Amino acid sequence: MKKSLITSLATILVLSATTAMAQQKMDGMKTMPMGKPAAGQTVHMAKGKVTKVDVGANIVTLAHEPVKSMNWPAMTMGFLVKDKMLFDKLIVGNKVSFEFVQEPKGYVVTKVK
Ligand SMILES: [Cu+2]
Repeated sequence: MKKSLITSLATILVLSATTAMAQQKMDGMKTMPMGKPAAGQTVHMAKGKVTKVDVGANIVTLAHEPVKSMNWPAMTMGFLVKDKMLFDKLIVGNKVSFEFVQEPKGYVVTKVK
């Protein structure tokens, strides 16, 4: 009786360890550097409303509030979206808080909340 209980406990421990490892793998995937700011890049934060989405062209148009770090007034403009996962949150009509970086090709959205 006691022995089988210990065996079950050991099985549970092994199972939870495996689950934890699988979880770590998942977390690692989330932090893959895909459309994320590179080291040393200035990240700008802004709020805005999604007015247009072009998934094929990787562009989202945002009517954003003033961005102090860029010295920008409120305006509507297009941003590049390299990480397609971000389109899950970039839905026309949605009000979002987002982060972006300046790149040679344009402004790239790196995070959407
Ligand atoms: Cu702008």
